Amino acid sequence: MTERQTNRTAETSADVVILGAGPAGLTLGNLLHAAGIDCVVLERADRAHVRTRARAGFLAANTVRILERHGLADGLHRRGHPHGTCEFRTGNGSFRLDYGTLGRGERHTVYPQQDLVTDLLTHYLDAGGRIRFETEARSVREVTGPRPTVDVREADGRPGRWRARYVAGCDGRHGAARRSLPASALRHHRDHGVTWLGLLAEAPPSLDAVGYAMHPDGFAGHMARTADITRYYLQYEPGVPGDAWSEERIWAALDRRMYTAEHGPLHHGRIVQRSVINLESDVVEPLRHGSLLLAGDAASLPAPAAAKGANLAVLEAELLAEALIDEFSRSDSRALDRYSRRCLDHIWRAQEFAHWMIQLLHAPAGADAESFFHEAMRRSRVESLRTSRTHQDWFAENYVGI
Ligand code: RFL
Repeated sequence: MTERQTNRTAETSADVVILGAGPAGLTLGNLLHAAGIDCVVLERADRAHVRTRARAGFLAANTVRILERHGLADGLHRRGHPHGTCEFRTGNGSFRLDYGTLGRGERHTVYPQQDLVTDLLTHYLDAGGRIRFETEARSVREVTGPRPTVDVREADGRPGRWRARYVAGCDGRHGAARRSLPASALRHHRDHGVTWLGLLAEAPPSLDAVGYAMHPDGFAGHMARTADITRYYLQYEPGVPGDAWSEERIWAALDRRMYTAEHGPLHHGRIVQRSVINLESDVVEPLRHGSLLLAGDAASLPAPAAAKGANLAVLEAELLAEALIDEFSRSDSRALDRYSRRCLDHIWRAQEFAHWMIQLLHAPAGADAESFFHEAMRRSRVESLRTSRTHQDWFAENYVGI
């Protein structure tokens, strides 16, 4: 690493500059650092924010295998728990799928994303990895040349500059990597026209399964996080602020939509986090632009209906680390050349399944003939999932697979 001052702008360098300390950036940082590659993570937020930001919770079996392979799975083995059942509730009754015994027989591990990120960060720092908190990347320049540059705002507010051989854009959907893409980059975007109110409740889970409820008032979802915290989702009117509903109204809607009159009450508790989530999907293609490489949400955002985002982030980080290690240790750039194509195969598979889930869980909005047709198809799809073992195997393979 070198540090020097040029006209009051501090210039620093690393072989790989990683933007963002989420699951993608920290997995990549750990793998590169363990391989002896000079890297640094630049993170806009402060350390406390990174360690406490609650988002995902369902980790796929392949994600656990990747983390195990690199000695990063101790925390999730100690505090996570396996999960392999989901329950669909409808006006025509309910059914359960033990997806852990279907398809490839794989289960999720429920482990809050903030705990995974904390583990990755602790491991990285304990191993001597470099990270700069409160350092915001503003733009990535010269990505087609041999020394790309990242312009940053340092923690003290002053401008800074990092030079690298490669920049890994792991800074999410609204980060600097995406803003710095050349005009030739393709951006595929889909707005699914559905909005959720995402909630974290200080209440124990009410089911020993992921709950998906399809009610005439709209979708409601239940997902365990820890023994005391449960995530709920409510289909929500687009454009309505997240704080518009009182806690009483939220619980009344959850009780009604989860058919608690038939299935027994939900454990209520204080709502400790709420966010409005517009179900959107997008993909940037390709994931490599010269020496700028995208991973995680910066590369693609699968709508959260299928719990794929953090899982893709970890997979892409491993593929990117392997490619960069080949490049630095053997001057072999073939894996880097293949990186985008390999990731896109997984990304589009996840996108297709998330799209399928969205269509399964949400009734069409209108009351016209077209909507009636779609609703009839949706009911038939649910019935097929209830009765067809082949359909259930397909569901399980895609639901937990990545
Ligand atoms: P992250 O986690 O957003 O981390 C990006 C990091 O980059 C920082 N950053 C910058 N740093 C420097 N300079 C800049 N200009 C920067 N701009 C941003 C940010 O502060 C942040 O620290 O992206 P990453 O690593 O790609 O990971 C993606 C996952 O976080 C995301 O896909 C998942 O949370 C999606 N998701 C789920 N995925 C699953 O696999 N399983 C789940 O169960 C699951 N549940 C969910 C979810 C997403 C949700 N939200 C966000 C709608 C549940 C919810 C509610």
